[in-house]
Parts: sequence; structure tokens; C-alpha cells
Amino acid sequence: MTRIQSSQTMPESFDGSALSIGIVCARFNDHIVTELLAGARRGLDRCRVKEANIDVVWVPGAFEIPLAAITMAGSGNYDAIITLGTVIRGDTAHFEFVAGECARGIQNAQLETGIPVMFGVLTVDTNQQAIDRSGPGIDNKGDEAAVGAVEMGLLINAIEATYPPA
Ligand code: INI
Repeated sequence: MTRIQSSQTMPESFDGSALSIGIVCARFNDHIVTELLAGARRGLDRCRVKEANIDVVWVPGAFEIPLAAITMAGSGNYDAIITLGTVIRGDTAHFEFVAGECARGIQNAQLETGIPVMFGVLTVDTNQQAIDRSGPGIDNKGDEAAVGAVEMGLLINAIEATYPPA
């Protein structure tokens, strides 16, 4: 019997060269989100995702991410979606609403479409915490989300290839 090909492997061994990836970026706090996007591109490059197979769209703020994410995920053009944004508590009295609805909508987007939608949205108390999570290393949360997108895209494709949906 054919079994699913998956393992507890190191990200660097992921081969994303056949994957198409959509990225949704929120413009609010764009000095941070630009760095998350740079991190995501580095992570995708390490996983051999081709530049030509990456589409990036921008939305006004984190609250708008889920709609763009579910639209991209449902288009049939992508193996995984990465969402990038930054919600800073000090910036908004409605932090809980913006951050909470963004997270809820992103989870909903992947469950509704069956396409992985990664949560690369920072929800932090201070600008410094956001800077600390968007640096040049592999702990950049955009980079982490990108590697996760490749892992999940490959996994869902493998499950569906092994056990095609009825
Ligand atoms: N959007 C963010 O992405 N981050 C924030 O910190 C933020 N603050 O502070 O308010 C924010 N607000 C905008 C929101 O996402 C929507 O774009 C806006 O409410 C219009 O729907």
C-alpha cells in the first residue's frame, strides 16, 4: 500500500521548486512588514521556491488580510499562502479586534479552502518587539512562515496525491 511521504526533516531539505506561493502583506507598519517580506523571500529561496512562482499582494492593514488570503487560496493557483503583518498594541485601542479577527480569519481561510495559510502576522506590545522578530536571521517570522508554507504545501499535496479527495 502507498504511504504518505513525510518526515521530521530539516527545512533546508524541503524541495519547493514545483510550488506556487502567494504572499499577502499588510501595509500598516510597513517598515516592519517590508522586513518580514524580505525574510519570507529568503526562506522560500532556501527551500528552492522559484522567484517566478511567487506572487505578492498588499492590503491596507491586518484586518484586511483574511479576505485577500481566502481569495488567493481559493483561486486554485497556489500551493500555500503566507500572510505578513504587524499589529502593535500601543498603536491601537482595538488591538484585540484587529489581531483577533486577523488570526481567526486566517485560520478560517485555510480550513475553508484546504490550502495552507501561514500566520506570519506579528502581534506585539512594542515596536522594538516587532524589530526583534523581523531581523536578518532565520528567526525572522516571515522566514519562519515561508519555510512552514513550503512544508505544509508539500504535505497537503502528498496527502492528496496518496489519498485523492473523494
Ligand atoms: N492594522 C495593522 O496591520 N496593524 C496595526 O497595528 C493596526 N492598528 O494599530 O490599528 C492596524 N489597523 C488598521 C486595520 O488593520 C484596518 O486596515 C483598518 O481598521 C481598516 O479596516
